Amino acid sequence: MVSPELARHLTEISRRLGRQIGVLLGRDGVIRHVIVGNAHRLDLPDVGRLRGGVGRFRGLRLVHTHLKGEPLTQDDLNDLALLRLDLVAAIETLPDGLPGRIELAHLAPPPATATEEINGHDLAPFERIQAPDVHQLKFDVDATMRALEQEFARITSDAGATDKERALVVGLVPDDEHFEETLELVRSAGVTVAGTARQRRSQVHPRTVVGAGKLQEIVLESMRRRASVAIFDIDLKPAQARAFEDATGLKAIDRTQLILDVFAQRAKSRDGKLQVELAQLKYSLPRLTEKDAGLSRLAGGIGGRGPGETVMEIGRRRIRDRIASLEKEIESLSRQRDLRRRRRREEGVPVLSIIGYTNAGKSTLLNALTGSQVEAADKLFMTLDPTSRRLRFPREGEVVITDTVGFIADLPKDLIAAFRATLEELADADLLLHVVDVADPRMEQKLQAVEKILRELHLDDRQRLVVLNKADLVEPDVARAQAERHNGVALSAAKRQGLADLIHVAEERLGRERPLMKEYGRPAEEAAGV
Ligand SMILES: Nc1nc2c(ncn2[C@@H]2O[C@H](COP(=O)(O)OP(=O)(O)OP(=O)(O)O)[C@@H](O)[C@H]2O)c(=O)[nH]1
Ligand SMILES: [Mg+2]
Repeated sequence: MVSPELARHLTEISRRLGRQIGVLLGRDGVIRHVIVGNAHRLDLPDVGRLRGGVGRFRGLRLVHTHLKGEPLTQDDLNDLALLRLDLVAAIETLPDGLPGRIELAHLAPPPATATEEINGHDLAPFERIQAPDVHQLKFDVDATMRALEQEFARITSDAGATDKERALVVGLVPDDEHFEETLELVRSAGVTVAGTARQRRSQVHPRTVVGAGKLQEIVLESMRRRASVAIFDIDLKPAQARAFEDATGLKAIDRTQLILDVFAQRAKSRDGKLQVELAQLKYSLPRLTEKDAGLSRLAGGIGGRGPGETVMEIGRRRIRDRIASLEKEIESLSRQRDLRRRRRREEGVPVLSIIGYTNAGKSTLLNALTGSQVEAADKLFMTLDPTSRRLRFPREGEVVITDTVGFIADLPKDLIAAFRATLEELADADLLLHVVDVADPRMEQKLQAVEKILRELHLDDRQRLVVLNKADLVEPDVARAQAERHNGVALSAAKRQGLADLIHVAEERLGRERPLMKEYGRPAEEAAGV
């Protein structure tokens, strides 16, 4: 790990200067950097970032002196973790300048299974080895690092060698339910939750999102869990995300980006795809970095600065052009929809729009009412594109029912724009059927979150009927009480129970004398894209 000669050299100089002296050694034993610190610590030079180098080590080890033979400090371990050093070693500097005790630390091997539920903190993240002096230290750097790297590699292949991204989910909001929802979103995005890290204080570090200690923990967890991405349960400022990425080498994804990613995977219609792309571009514009623009950081310095700017500007201009053309196209699609809706209005067909928190059972309700086949699943944001079904009953008149994208708490403004098609539908609705999952312990909060979004969209003047869905999952009393409380209707869309009640109450609310539908669920005619 270190030759006795080098060790002695370091301690001698250290004693003379009264400062810590360190060297960064490559695996070949060649000195890459020499660092002179003060009496208590050293600051390592910028050794560049090791991006996405999951489970890989830098191939550099820090060997340095401690003037009083103090044990490895938190700073030492921080350097080890954040810089992904092979190991960090401290050599005691004896009063006569000779090397004394030696202590080293390296990352502990990863847990046995990569997917094991995370309580990683019961496992010590570091392995520490001590020896009374350099001569008595039995430690084979090469063999140890090879074994460690193999251990980490094995974890990936154990994970089923999927090409799924593995994420460390970082919770900064103390609320457990909020964190659960973030995990749900991550799974809905098709990303594997490799591990989690939470912070109990709801404090966000202004520069790096989390403080130094948490950064270290996150890097360690990500290495041990082979995660290459950190997903946050809050939104990050562009500079924060960048600082976090620089400090940890992990890709940082915030809540908006996560939701956008789910949207992108769900969008099926042309409309939906264009809107999601637009939202993504608008999101990425202020976050564009030189690296994304195809300029490596090595190209900086003399002669590098000018072109760097230019490449970025080209990137920005391309994005802006694309945004403009997307907006134009979306606008024209919106006019077409407007025409269709105007026809509908002229015909005097009442519109019922199904709204509600994501996964409440909106699509299931539409399917139950109209016998259609909108995809419903236990996933967040299964539905993105609004679907309208027109039901025609020769004697009783007709009604249009629209299924819409689900809402979610703290929906960022940029994302609301992505719902444009949905919003237009809602603006037309005569009655909003607000579906809630009556079996959800968070029902009340979700109901409020949806109401809040409606206010933001200036749709709170619309008539609403609360539909307490999934009544089959709770005691009848509970469902009944909730229905009373919210002046709504309890039913089970999946079991097709209580649908007649819903129709009945909806009719009342719309103030129609004649029933809207005589037989729900068996439409006389059904037309997509009404
Ligand atoms: N037990 C029970 N499950 C239901 C009921 N209605 C819907 N579900 C289930 O709830 C899950 C979500 O249903 P969806 O209809 O996809 O919900 P959604 O509100 O359209 O969700 P998004 O489109 O993702 O926002 C599915 O697994 C449904 O099978 C119900 O009445 N009872
Ligand atoms: Mg749906």
